[in-house]
Order: sequence, then structure tokens, then C-alpha cells
Amino acid sequence: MRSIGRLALTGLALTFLLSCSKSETSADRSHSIAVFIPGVVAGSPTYEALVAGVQEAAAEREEASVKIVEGGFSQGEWLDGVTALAATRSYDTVITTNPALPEICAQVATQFPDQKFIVLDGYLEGNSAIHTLLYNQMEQSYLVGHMAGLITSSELSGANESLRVGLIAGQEYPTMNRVIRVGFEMGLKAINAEATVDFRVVGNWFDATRASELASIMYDAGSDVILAIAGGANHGVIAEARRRGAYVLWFDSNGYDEAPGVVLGSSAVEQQRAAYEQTLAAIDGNVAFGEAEVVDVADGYVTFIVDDPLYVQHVPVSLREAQSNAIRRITDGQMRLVMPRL
Ligand code: RBF
Repeated sequence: MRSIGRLALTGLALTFLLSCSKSETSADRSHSIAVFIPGVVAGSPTYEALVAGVQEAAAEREEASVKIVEGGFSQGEWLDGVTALAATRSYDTVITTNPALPEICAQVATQFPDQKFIVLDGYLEGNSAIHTLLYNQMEQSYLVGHMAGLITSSELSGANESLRVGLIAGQEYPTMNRVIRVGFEMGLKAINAEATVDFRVVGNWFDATRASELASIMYDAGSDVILAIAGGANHGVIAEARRRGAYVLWFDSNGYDEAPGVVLGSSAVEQQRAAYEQTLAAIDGNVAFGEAEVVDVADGYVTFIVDDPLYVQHVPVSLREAQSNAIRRITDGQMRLVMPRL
């Protein structure tokens, strides 16, 4: 009896010890992350990069786990989607992206004050639950507009006499109307003040057929190059450009491979790197919640890609030199393009 009792006691103690050591290695130090995608991952450059960056960081930390949640294209459901994540109380950090998300996270934070959020491609200052990182899209869109100006004024086989260029957006939102359109036009007019922008909206971020129809109308109306910022619908713009030997400009990720010789310019934001760095900071407890960062060309988080072999191959050297000069003017501070407060 006594020996059985001792055995039972030893067993109990062992269980206790085991559970303590378990809690030290996984419960206390674990860090669980939810990635909320406002849309779907596939086809949207900044969403694909966010997922890749978070996963890359989590792979480097044993204690980290990641769950990816796609919020879908019904924007009215995103608040419920983020609320549902916070309500589980199982995620140390919710990471998301796009200019509409800071407000949504702030609303959820009033209900779940312990939930922490990191929002990329968005801006909100002074909320102790939220850290945001915004790219200077005034610089980004200026550089793409500058390239559009060079292309439309060029002797390239797909360029015409008219000084018209296009911009196709998934939808209208403050960053699109007050930053991207403005910067794009400014860059374009730096090449030729007479040049104009034909701006059209798909109405969602997935309808490639509709984007193709819009592109067709715009190319017919004199645009020789179109900047595509419409997520999965971008492929419709490329298909139409390819069909008629016209050009496309890409935003947010390296797009040259999407259609060599058709995509003649590509800006990028270092969203994968930012997601990687922010995720490591979250796991290690180093995020400055309450702060809103803005990163730009000089920081290396906003780029216009000039070292891709497809750019070098398909864009004449005189255009590339002019474009590199514009990048240099921004990097060395000669040309200052500040993000407006929206
Ligand atoms: N960009 C995408 O590539 N795919 C999307 O599904 C998408 N949805 C968006 C929804 C809203 C409400 C807003 C404000 C922006 C969205 N964007 C989307 C745009 C994206 O956040 C970013 O502004 C652009 O990619 C330009 O950098």
C-alpha cells in the first residue's frame, strides 16, 4: 500500500513538474499570430507579401504559430472577421494590411483592449493597441507616373502620338484619390505638362474580365500605357495590353515577369521585409504600439525596380537613365514628396 501510495505521489509530482516545464517552454513563451487578409491572398501583391513575410519570421522562432484568415471581398464583413479573431483571445498579435484596417482594428480594440494589432499599408497614430507602417505612396506613384511619361513620349513601337496614359484601380478610396492619383499625375507631368491621365475603376479587386474591357476602352481612347492597381483583376489589363502590343506599369511588387516586354516599369514596396521584421518584433516583444511609421524611397522600403534584366532588355537606355535620375532626385532629397494626412 505504502509503496503504491509513494508511486502515486511520485506520479503526481512528475505530472506537475512536466506540466510546469511544458508551460515554460510553450505556454509562457509561445506567440500566436493571426494574419487577417482583407480580401483573398492570391493575385494581390501586398497580401501575398504579407503572408510570405510573416511565415518567414515564424519559421525562425520555435515558439511562434501562424494562422492565415482570408476576410473575403465583402468589406462589410471585415469588422466581424477581425472581431471574431480577437474574441477567441487566442492570438497575441493580429497582423493585417491595407488603409481601411487601422480604423477597423481600433473599433475592435475598444471591445478587446488586450488584443494587439500590427497594420501594414495603413496609418493610425496614438492607439496603444495598434502599430502601423505606411509606405510613402506619393513617392511610389510619382516614380511610376514619371515612367508613364517617358513611355508615352517615346518612340517605342507600342507608343502612340497621344500623350494620354491610364490608371485602373480596384476601387476609389482616400489613398487612391488623394495620394496615388496625385503622385502619378505629378510624375507624368514632370515629363510633359500636356500629358493627361485616364482614370477608371473596376469596382472590385478580382474581376479580370471587367479590367480587360476597361483597358480595351482606354487603349482605344489613346492610352499606350496603363498602371494597374486592381489586385487579381490586374491580369485582365495585362491580357489586353499583350493582345494589342501596348504597355502596363505594375505597383507594389516586381511585375516584370508577369509579361516580359509588356510590363515596362514596376515599383515595389518591401512589404515582405516589413512583415518579416514586424513579426519578429512582435514575437520578441519589441513593437512600439501607439506609433505610426512612414517608410520611403530613401529608407529602401519603396523602390522602382531598375536592375531587373527584363527592364534592362525592354526599356531603351535613354529612358532608363531619365528614370534613374528621377529616383536619385528623391533619394538625395532634391525632390520632396510628402504623404498628406488623410
Ligand atoms: N489591393 C489589392 O491588391 N487587393 C485587394 O483585394 C485590395 N483591397 C482593398 C480594399 C480596400 C478597402 C482598400 C482601401 C484597399 C485595397 N487594396 C487592395 C489596395 C491596397 O491596400 C493598396 O492601397 C494598393 O495595393 C496600392 O498600394
